[in-house]
Amino acid sequence: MNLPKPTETPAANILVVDDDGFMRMQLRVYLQKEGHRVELAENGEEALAKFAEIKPEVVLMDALMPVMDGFACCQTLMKNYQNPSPLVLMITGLDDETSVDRAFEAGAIDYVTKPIHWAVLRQRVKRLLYQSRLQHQLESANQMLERLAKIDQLTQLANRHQLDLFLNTEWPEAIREQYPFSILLCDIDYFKNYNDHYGHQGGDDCLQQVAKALSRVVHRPKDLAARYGGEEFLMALPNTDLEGAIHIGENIQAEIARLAIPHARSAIANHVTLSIGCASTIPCLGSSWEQLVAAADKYLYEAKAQGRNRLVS
Ligand code: GH3
Ligand code: MG
Ligand code: MG
Ligand code: MG
Repeated sequence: MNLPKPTETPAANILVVDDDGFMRMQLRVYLQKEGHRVELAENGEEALAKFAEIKPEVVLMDALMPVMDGFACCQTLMKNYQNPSPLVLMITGLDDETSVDRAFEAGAIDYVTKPIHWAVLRQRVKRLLYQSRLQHQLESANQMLERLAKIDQLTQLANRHQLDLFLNTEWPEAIREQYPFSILLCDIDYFKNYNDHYGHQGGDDCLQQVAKALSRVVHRPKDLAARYGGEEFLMALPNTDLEGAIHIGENIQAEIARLAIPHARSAIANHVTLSIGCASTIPCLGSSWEQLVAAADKYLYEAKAQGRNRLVS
């Protein structure tokens, strides 16, 4: 991650709001010298329109202005924009306690009094920009970590963690709504032989192709395709009855057959095949998704015992 150094002043879009034309000009000249891009507004109402247009990183806001004052404008900005909240720095001749309190209650992040001490203003703006960018980078890093923590790196399917989260929310929902819930457990046939023949990298490539095929078939927003184990995949299908699940299972097998990934060491075909266990239920109070997975696992075992490359439900 490339974090900005606190000593650097990042250039930013800054909105200056003041009814005093001379003050606006002074602020603009000063901020432009610092490398910032500056837009101007004469009152709160104009500031709202400008803000919507340019989404500035920082707003330098006067307090007393005709039409709409700085407090009201600040409050409206906070209401209209969140995550991140606008960074409003009040610059005002008012230095009484009530005004300071009003400004911060309206959502201002900082307060500078007039006459402006320019070095102080420069440092405050610099710190605001630094903190907001740091915050922004931490948030995107966090989002990336959260995403990574839920995805199987090899296949890009959901991992066990995401599957657990999914089932823990979807199962109670199915109990509440009394709709059917189905699970398909798919396992590649003779995959150990595949690895032995094509090497581990070849095995990984095969897993990726199978995973892609699964996500082509299982793509309803409510469904989840997950890597359950090494060469086992679990399809969680809320609001799908047995008939629907069997249909999806058959589509999966058709898609795998269409791929026709060569498998020289399969005992039953010359290409990669899947065995599928399919279990479905309308979950009742007190039941758990683990029971449904166990049922699917039992059917998968039967599919293997019956000769593989088939679906048992
Ligand atoms: P069956 O038809 O009964 O399912 O036989 P199988 O050989 O597929 O079953 P088994 O469970 O004995 O073997 C699974 C193999 O999957 C063993 C393991 O080396 C391989 N495997 C598990 N995870 C990975 C992986 O991430 N990459 C690769 N290349 N192979 C994996
Ligand atoms: Mg004023
Ligand atoms: Mg297996
Ligand atoms: Mg297997």
